[in-house]
Amino acid sequence: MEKDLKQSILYLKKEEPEAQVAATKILFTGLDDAGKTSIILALQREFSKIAVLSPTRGAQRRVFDFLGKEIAEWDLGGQISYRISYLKNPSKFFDGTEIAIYVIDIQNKPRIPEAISYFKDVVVQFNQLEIEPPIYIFLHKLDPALRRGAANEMQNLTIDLKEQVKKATDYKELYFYETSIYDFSTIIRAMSEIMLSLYPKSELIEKTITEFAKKIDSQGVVVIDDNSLVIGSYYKDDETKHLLTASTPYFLTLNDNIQYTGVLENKYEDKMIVQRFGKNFIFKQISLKKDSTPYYLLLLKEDPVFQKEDFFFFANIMKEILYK
Ligand SMILES: Nc1nc2c(ncn2[C@@H]2O[C@H](COP(=O)(O)OP(=O)(O)OP(=O)(O)O)[C@@H](O)[C@H]2O)c(=O)[nH]1
Ligand SMILES: [Mg+2]
Repeated sequence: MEKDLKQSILYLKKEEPEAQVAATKILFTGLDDAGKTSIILALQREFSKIAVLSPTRGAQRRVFDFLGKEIAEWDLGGQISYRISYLKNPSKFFDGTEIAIYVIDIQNKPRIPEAISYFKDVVVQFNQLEIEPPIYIFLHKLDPALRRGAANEMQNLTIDLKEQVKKATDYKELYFYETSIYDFSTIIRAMSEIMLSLYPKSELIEKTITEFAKKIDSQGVVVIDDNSLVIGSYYKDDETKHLLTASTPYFLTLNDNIQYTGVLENKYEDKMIVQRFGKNFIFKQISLKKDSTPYYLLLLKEDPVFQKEDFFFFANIMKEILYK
């Protein structure tokens, strides 16, 4: 009898790892100095770390939660010696990738052939491993100053680069984003779209946010997680969309700094109201799961009047969707 029990416990234990859902693997790769780690740190709003960044040594792995799903983010240091070791050991580094982000520094023209050559190497690895994750190419370091100062040149450069990348292989699932850490909203937008593609519940979240916006008579609502990822939004019109997208980084950073000073005693109860362009921007932190990272709401409203129950109701539906 005792033996039986022991055996079934052993059996159960053996089953455990299989029963666990493996984390979704997101791979950041590209040449050294492309900006991979900077992008990751920007999303964590660790801007002070970006200034003193050194090259990533080997593969750095971080696990975080996105809408209740476990994500394993792999940042593959891009120096040549590391690249060689990844290509020699593809099952360790490339296998299981569900989303690949390939970062290219568009400012470093002499290294573009090298960037494309390594991109080909990565695709070869995926083919050999028989996996077909979507690859998102970040045409990175397209800084606001360049966009303004050399608009035509930049446009030609990005068109040309996209062509070169597409021609390099016949990989099907290729998508392009133009990004810069000096325009944080480009990073938020790209990463939010990519992450939401993983998530079948996103339509439901979108609907809930739209209903909530209408109920409280708001022109626009954005819900952001602690990794700066937009999990859903509602915009009455393009102007609202532009205003909210452009202000999101500002409010996230402001909120981080205020918390850091420790002035807010009960951070979950408070909201921040800022008047700009004759409109009220309301920023509020909400908690959807105990002991879990917070979510943030940024909304635009003509009058800053609320019923407390409105937030409560909204948070409850979101909890149902995300964690039940
Ligand atoms: N101008 C500009 N510089 C950037 C941008 N993003 C990153 N950088 C700079 O590019 C340099 C390299 O950034 P990293 O994030 O360390 O590059 P990496 O791809 O992680 O490099 P490895 O770890 O060696 O693979 C740093 O000096 C960053 O400040 C950007 O959008 N614009
Ligand atoms: Mg790095």
